[in-house]
Amino acid sequence: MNDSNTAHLGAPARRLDVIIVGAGFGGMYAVYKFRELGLAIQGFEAGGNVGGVWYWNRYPGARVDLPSIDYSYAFSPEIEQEWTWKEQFAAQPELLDYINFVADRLDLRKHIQFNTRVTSAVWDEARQLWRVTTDQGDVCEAPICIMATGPLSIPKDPEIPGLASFKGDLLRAAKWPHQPVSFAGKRVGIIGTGSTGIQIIQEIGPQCGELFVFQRTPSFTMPMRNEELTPDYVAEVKRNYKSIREAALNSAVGGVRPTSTRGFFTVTPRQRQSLLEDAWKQGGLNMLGTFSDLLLNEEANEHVAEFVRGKISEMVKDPATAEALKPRGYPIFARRPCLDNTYYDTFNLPTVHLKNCLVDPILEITERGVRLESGEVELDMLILATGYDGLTGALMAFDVVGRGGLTVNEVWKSGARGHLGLMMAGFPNLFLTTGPTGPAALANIIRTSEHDVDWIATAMAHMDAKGLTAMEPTPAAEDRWMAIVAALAERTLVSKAKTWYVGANVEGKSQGLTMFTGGFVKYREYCRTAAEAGYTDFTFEPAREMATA
Ligand code: NA7
Repeated sequence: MNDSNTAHLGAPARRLDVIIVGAGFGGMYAVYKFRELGLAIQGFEAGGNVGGVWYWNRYPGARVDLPSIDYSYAFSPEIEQEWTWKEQFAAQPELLDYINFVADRLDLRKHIQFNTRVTSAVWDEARQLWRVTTDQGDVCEAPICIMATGPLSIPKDPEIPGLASFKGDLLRAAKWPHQPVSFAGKRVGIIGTGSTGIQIIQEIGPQCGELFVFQRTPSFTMPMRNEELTPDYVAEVKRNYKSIREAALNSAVGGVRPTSTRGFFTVTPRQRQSLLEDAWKQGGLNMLGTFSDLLLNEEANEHVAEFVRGKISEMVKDPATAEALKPRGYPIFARRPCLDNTYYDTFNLPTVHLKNCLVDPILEITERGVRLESGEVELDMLILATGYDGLTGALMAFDVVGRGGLTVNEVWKSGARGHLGLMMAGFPNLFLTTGPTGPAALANIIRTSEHDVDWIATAMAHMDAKGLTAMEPTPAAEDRWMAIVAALAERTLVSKAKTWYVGANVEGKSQGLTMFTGGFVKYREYCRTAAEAGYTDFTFEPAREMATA
């Protein structure tokens, strides 16, 4: 490092090859990959340890909604053999144990600085370097910067007046305390009935003195049918990991689950009913796999929605509560489908009360509780499960400045843009993992993370081999990609619900589906072709001596 090089930009910087922001699944794999390539790396992580969302989301009942076998790294056959999953859908403590096991096993922590939030990343055009600063006073420079900041890392408080005035315990799902929380004998309120709220409600419902569920939009949720994995099953999986991974890579969602080529209206009503009953019994996301057109054909979708509404009536004893729990007005599967164990049964407990905020809206939060139009509900504890500024929130939360002072905030003001979810025009050598214009939340985040890091490594090898740097997509390539994304989004019912997928949960945020909905396997094909075609969608600059010093 030559300090005099950086003097004109302020504090002297530590010179690295690759800076990695975030130590969730994507960031950890990036740290491993680039260390193994012999590069000088530094990871930064705002949390106190590895794990990303699984580090923060310690709320009771937190659990992955993909099979654990799928929701795990594939890059290390050794780790696959050494780690043994206990449950079909692992709970947060098991997931965090796994993540820590990987970090220890590969000795990753020494490359990651924890409790450190990156505050800016600025491209130094003259020197072809990213200059990254943190809230701990670090200043680093590297030709490559990888934003492994994840789609769900900026939690969102509800826009309800008076939140700060509440005198009871205020808990946020996404920043849950590390110490155990007792609900016994307490009047607890929860706002939010997405995946997070549902998991919390079913877990703490039986533990609370009383639980008040403030529900605005009901979610569709289906039985998870979680179970412990038997030693025989685990042994079988360990023998077959190679083919399991292969199947995941070649699937639409980056994971193995039933799919069908059968259209909903190609079979008789009686057959449909029987297929849906079977899928309900099997649990998980089998329901989505019963027919090929459930996210394309609104009428087919409504039949399945009505089937689930019928199940709610069967499970919830009080007809008015059952009615209020039935989602209406948006397609099933357009919001993230939830998987539950005892969610609907929870509402049969005399101590659990559903407050339907569609007909009785929340007016404000007071010192004592939540004031609805119908009156105040006094609470000892209020839990917020009100979601995230998803997909774009993390990168828009700090200054990311590319060529000519261009910021990500400006470029994404009217919605995320980018090429292949991996890069953005105007931001040379800035790579994203699980970026908002890739499959992001619509595919297994671990398969996508591994894919993205591998793609970045291949692109870096290409630059090295050709003596190039400052890689970025051409504006025309980015336009073409966004047109593909938009055309696919037009076809899918996913655009038809107000969700974080389309930015609808954040006031003033640009609306629209920017995620690639063509399926993981097709996404991989686009990325592979972009590389194999000789990176013609990208421009490069010759590496200058100064930048590689
Ligand atoms: P979600 O799915 O965005 O759910 C947030 C919930 O919070 C949802 O029910 C919202 O109701 C509710 N919410 C937000 N603001 C308010 C206000 N002001 N009043 C009442 N209710 C409100 O987040 P999750 O954390 O559950 O899940 C995120 C992802 O994690 C999920 O998709 C999985 O991928 C895992 P609304 O729908 O806005 O009426």
